Amino acid sequence: MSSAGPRVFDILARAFAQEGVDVCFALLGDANMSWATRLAEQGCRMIYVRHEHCAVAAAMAYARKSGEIGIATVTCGPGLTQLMTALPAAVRARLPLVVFAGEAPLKSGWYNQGIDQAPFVIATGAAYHSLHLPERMPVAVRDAFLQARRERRPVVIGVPFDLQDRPWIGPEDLPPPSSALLPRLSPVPAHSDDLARAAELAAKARRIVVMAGMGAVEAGAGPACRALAERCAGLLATTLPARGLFHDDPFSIGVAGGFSSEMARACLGEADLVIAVGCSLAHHNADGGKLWPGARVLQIDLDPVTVSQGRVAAESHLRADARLGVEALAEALPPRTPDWRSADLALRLRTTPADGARFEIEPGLHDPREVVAALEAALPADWELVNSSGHCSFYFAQMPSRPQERFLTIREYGAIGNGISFAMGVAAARPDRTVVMFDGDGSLLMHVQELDTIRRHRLKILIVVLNDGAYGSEIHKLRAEGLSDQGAVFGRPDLAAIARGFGVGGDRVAELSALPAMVSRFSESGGAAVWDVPISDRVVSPVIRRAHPS
Ligand SMILES: Cc1ncc(C[n+]2csc(CCOP(=O)(O)OP(=O)(O)O)c2C)c(N)n1
Ligand SMILES: [Mg+2]
Repeated sequence: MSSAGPRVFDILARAFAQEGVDVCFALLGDANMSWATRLAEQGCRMIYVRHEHCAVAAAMAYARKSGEIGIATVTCGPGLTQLMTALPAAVRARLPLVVFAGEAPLKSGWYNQGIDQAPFVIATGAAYHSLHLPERMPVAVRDAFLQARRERRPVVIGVPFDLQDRPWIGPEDLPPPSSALLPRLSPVPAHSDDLARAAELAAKARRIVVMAGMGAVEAGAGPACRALAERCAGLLATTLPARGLFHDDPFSIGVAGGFSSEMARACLGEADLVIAVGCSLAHHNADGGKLWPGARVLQIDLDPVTVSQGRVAAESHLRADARLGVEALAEALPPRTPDWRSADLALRLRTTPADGARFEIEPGLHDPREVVAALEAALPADWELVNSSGHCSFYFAQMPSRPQERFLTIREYGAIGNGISFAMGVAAARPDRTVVMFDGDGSLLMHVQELDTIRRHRLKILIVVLNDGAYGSEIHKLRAEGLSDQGAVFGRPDLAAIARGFGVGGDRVAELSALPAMVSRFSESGGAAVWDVPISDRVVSPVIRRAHPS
């Protein structure tokens, strides 16, 4: 169809541009290519990926890093059904996304890519809006942005592509963008009754751990948490996503959860009160309830819970903005003698290894713990870290010098294969930074095609792979159960050569002493690379050892 005036896809692209969309992760097909082309012409930076899943996964990391809504676009039918792992992951991580999907044309009785898209999307927990009335589409786009922000979840918009092609017959002026309509919300202070109860509980406790989650990060409650912990002469911890919020505090025990260090587990085992600030109290955060067996939990949150993920997670609650709640509680408490905080404890927290177990390492292979320690020393402080998935992610989470604002992990759905997309999302959100992504060989190979995207878009991403030649999580569990590991052992394909085949750098890390020079060379090159670090599969993480004692 040719027409001099604007078409529906023009107006839809303008409606997105007016929402302030400046990055969109895209894979084109009949049902989204006109819209995407127009969006690019509006000045939006398009990142054209090689798999739809990766478009949404990258948008997730972009949303987390930028605090903005993540945008992705896919075509109808097979484009949309590729999203069945990314959407639930975004729902569980409470990430606001808007996905522009095409829909099959309305005009024909049959279309080979036609499928009822709404049930797929709704089953993931995301919202689906089928837009079939052109005049209402600009308002519907605005409302999708409002909904994504308010409900903190993905909203998928489906528009039949024959409707997109029609001439636009409505007014040229768009309705005001969602930003003009957003309520201006001030932080909620604590109620005095709640505060009195919380102060009484804290005053009676002897060993208090103040534990911060992403809600504390978002509310800027980090300094207040430090002050509260000092006031109670207690210790500090974070959830895994908030890892590094207290990285330079001598009384930080690091991550509370399945990835806790030996010292953190010992300290949490002694705690009699955990003050959970801006945490959803997820199953992994409390290691299923085993991490602080003798402690009560006081939750400070805007939306406190008692039961979380099938477990009674908190008995006491203080409903408030994380920062205001923590500040008010600290003020209500008398100072006390620091009988838990001591120079000796601080020294042990700093020097005890996260996991001191011993393993025999074969010649030519590395111990993952030594690899991570060498990386911690060699990688520049201002690089953005992305931790992926798999057995190796326990080791990569142990980098005590790295602050929260330079760290990203999204793991709520437990899917592997996302590290490369998350790295692209962070690179798009922080274009001035270098991103280093830590992954397993199996996870990288699940979406290795995105090395092509990284090269084309010149993203500054270094991928470091702890290569055990296997699905490590699986082999360790199978072995512990006395079962054959053969379905999960693959050998070590030459990941460096694969990377070079994609046109990015590739190196095998034979000697850890070479890392500082490799970092300098990589920094000077300004491009992207994969470093393949062969590790022993004899090293079993404490996560596996606890779950599968053998
Ligand atoms: C999409 C998806 N498929 C399968 C799994 C099961 N799984 C969990 S960890 C893992 C192994 C990952 O291997 P790799 O990336 O090499 O990391 P490693 O465990 O070896 O360190 C697998 C297959 C999963 N979590 N997600
Ligand atoms: Mg592996």
